[in-house]
Amino acid sequence: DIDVVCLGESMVTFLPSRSGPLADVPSFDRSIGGAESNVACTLARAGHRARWVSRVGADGFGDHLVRTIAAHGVDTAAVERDPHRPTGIYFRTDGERAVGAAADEPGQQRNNPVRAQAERPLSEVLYYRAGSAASAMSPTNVALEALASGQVLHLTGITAALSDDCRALMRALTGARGGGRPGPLVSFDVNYRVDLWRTHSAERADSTDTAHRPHATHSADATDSAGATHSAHATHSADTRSAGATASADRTGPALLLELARHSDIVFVGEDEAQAVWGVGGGPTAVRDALPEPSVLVVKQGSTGATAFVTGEPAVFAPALSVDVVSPVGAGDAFAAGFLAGTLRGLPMRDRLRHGHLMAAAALTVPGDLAAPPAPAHADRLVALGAEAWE
Ligand code: KDG
Repeated sequence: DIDVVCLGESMVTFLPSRSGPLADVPSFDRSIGGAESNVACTLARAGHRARWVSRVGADGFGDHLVRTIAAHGVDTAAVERDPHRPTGIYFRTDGERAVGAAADEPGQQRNNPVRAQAERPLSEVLYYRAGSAASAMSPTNVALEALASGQVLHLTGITAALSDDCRALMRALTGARGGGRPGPLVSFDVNYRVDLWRTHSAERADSTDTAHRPHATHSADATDSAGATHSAHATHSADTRSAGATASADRTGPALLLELARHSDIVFVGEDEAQAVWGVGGGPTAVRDALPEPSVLVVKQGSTGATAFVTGEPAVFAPALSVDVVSPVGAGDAFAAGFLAGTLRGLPMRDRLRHGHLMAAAALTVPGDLAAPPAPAHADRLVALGAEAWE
């Protein structure tokens, strides 16, 4: 009786009490993050039955994650506790105003705003998740029957970046649909996180280090209103092991993400993300040409909108809502949740996309990952508005 099962790592998230570079942020507010649990929470808030499957540490952060996600109405019964590995956490900074502030400081890149932007990422994401409980997810320690218990199984490329065990699990879950066996539809959001792939490669190169060693990766989000793709990263890593691993990361991530996408039924990818991960430029049609297998492919085009391709049908484009963005993080997850909600209800493709845009708009206008979505009846009224409201 579950609609959507979401598998993936969630983390306790620390949001800065004020904007500025990390070194200047005096305190952080605790929140939660995790692309897949974001999808589950948004679906549950919108009235669907959602289950989150994951692993967390036997620690207070794990307690907090499970309680908070359950409080959104998500079934967390299949979440495992790992007594030996910690729950992952991450910190964010809000640098948008920091760029301006930096430019105002005497002697600080004042005369070169372009350089100032390049040197001070718009916002930073610092992960401390290497060796986490969730990174040990594997085909032998997650409840496979729980994963098969919904109509849809939602996965993302983030999980594939976490560890060899996670990659084995992702291959098993997407490949399991081969041979026409009945099972949930597999939904896959590419969610390319270049920093995670770099870190992973560094870990492989240094495989004797199995201890939990927090690492930090800094990312400048180039997120967009519907996509939240995190696709352009002016990154550096506080973990020096990452530096030499970039070339190998560049091979591993794209190839595996393509393989996983090809084996999925519903795929979400940003237009600029497809460019960043696979070098596919030329718009949504070019992305479809590169990825013809999934029966549904949704190409997110940032604040412009999104195009859905369904095998054997004409492409459908729906423009996004234009909103004042507070934080782009979580908008892509909200979009996926809205689209999946529309899919579960068998709505026409345009309305599935519009539900995605509505949920994304809600997430874009709050600082954290998660926003309360409009009540279902309200969402339906907004989705039914004429084209002029949606241009
Ligand atoms: O999509 C939002 C996520 O990026 C955020 O919650 C953290 O899951 C996360 C990740 O791995 O980046």
